[in-house]
Formats: sequence, C-alpha cells, structure tokens
Amino acid sequence: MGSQVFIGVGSNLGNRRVYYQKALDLMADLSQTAILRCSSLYETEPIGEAQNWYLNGVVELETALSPQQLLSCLQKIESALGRKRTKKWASRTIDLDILLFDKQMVNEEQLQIPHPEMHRRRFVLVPLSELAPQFVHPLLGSTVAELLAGLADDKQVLHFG
Ligand code: PH2
Ligand code: MG
Ligand code: MG
Repeated sequence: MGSQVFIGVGSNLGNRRVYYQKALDLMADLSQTAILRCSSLYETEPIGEAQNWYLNGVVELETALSPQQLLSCLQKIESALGRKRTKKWASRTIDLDILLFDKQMVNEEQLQIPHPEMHRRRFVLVPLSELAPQFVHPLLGSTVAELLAGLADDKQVLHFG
C-alpha cells in the first residue's frame, strides 16, 4: 500500500484543457504511482495580479514514492509541458502542487506539506471537497468541508464544461 496524495492541478496559459489532460497522462505514467480519482474541472478567477482565468482541479494518487521523489517527478512534468519558472505566481502552462500526503507534514525550503495556501483557496477546496470532504487537515485539525464552509476567499470558481 502506498500513500494517499492529493495534487492540485492548474493551467492558465495556452490550451489549458490540453495541458491539463497531458499532465494527467504523465502522472499516470509515473513509476510506483497510480491515479485513483479526478475531480471535475473548474474555471477559476486568478488570485494574484491580473492574468488569465485558470482551469483548476484536484487529482488523487496512490504512490510509493517519498514526498521529495514525487515533487521531483511533478517538476519534471511541469518542465516537459513548457512551464517556465519566472516570478512567483506568473502565468503557467501547468502547475502541479502537492496539497496533502497522507497525514504527513513536511517543512523544507523546497517543499511544504500540507500546501501552505490550500486552506485559503476556494479553487483548491471546491475540487478537493468533491474527493475528500472528510479528510482532516493535519495542521489545522479541520476537515476539508469545514475549511470550505469557513472560507473568506470570494474569488469565483465555476464548473467548467
Ligand atoms: N495559482 C497560483 C496563483 N493564483 N489563481 C487561480 N485561480 N488558480 C491557481 O491555480 C492559481 C492562482 C499560483 O500557484
Ligand atoms: Mg500553485
Ligand atoms: Mg506550484
């Protein structure tokens, strides 16, 4: 048995739906890793400076990789899909964020789990609550559904398609 992991997927450059699907295909190809479930897709108002709206969703994986190994694999997928690392929060063809990794907590310079912004973002909590409303955030002790219910973020998150 591997670890249960939730990945936040986002794209706001180019053909967002194609990048999104390619990212899923490449994650499905990772060694020691399987995709278990995918949320619906959402079109979401950007958080940060003015840029295109995003396609966002969440994917549940089972993996035998470590958090650091998985991060490295996800960064390779981002690069393969043309992600350029410029400034923080710049528009991107694809963004793959580890949101939750079992109940583990990681606090390293390159990797923080749970994702430090996930509990503040409607574009994460809406799709995540489709898959795991009762998952307890290991630092905050609240379920995903509770975090969503108490959310201050009023940015729009619309069903896509
Ligand atoms: N990602 C960001 C910054 N802002 N806004 C939306 N709606 N969706 C995102 O995925 C997103 C964002 C940095 O990772
Ligand atoms: Mg991100
Ligand atoms: Mg990222």
